[in-house]
Amino acid sequence: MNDRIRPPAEAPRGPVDSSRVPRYAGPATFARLPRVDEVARTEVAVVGVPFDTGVSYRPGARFGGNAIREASRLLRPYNPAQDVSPFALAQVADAGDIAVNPFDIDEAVETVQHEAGRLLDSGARLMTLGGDHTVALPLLRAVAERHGPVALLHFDAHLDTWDTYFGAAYTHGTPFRRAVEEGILDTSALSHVGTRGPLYGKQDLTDDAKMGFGIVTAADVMRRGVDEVADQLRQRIGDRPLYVSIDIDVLDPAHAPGTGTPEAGGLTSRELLEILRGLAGCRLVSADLVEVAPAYDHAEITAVAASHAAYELTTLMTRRIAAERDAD
Ligand SMILES: [Mn+2]
Repeated sequence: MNDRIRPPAEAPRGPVDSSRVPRYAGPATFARLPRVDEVARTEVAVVGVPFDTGVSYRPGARFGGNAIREASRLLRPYNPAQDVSPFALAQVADAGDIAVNPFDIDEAVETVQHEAGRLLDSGARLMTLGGDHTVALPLLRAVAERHGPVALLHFDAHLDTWDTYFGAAYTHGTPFRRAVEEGILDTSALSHVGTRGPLYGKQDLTDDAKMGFGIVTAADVMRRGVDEVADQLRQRIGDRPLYVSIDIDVLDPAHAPGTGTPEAGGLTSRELLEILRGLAGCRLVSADLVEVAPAYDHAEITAVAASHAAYELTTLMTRRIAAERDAD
């Protein structure tokens, strides 16, 4: 089926040819793709947000984006699991980092919303590399301004629908409560996947359910299996515009030690990648991958897992772009 996907009129510029320049040489753009200023038009922009002022425990996710880029040197141009060459279907390019204020969370949130909006207005979908989870709120605002309220698929050990920490409304544990309050999410299609670990109280779950979230726990993934979970998620999402937000702590600490608030009993990287592949066909309008904190990583375990998750998300986006082009 994928053989019939028509390539764009002008071939996108792909990654650096690794048979000519070794993978470990040269600048680490995501997947060794060109920068946005090296291409005429970007359809998927990979953009970093080096910000971790919103964390409640271990800091360090400000270094996550560049750790993921380094680990992404090993990504290759053909994706056999989805049977496509994602970077040939649409122009993917690295947009560098959004420069945000590390001392003022309110200003940082405004900057991310503004800069993300500029990229979206240029016609690009966003594959954002965090940064801590605070950044999901301004990204969702920017996306909802252009698409209306979006379906949300949120991979995370935690709910991230808490109200405040130490009186602060914008933190890495609160973005999705703010987003529901602001009316920028389609509350008929909100899901957490990979939830686990102790909570402050049962009320956390009651509040979360009232906001409209459905929960697929990490144990549910194990018991039901990835295909059934992906089918259920796809049915819930339908053809709504979809935003996917992945907190790398959705993975077990064995698969992602380099993160700020680890919880035992998480998904394997294989389970996460398979669920993402199972979302093929969804109208994925943008995505983020956050909370990679390389100072706690070992042998790039976390950054490699994150780079592969971003690769699958990018593939979903370029496939959808190609499908929409074919439908025109
Ligand atoms: Mn989170």
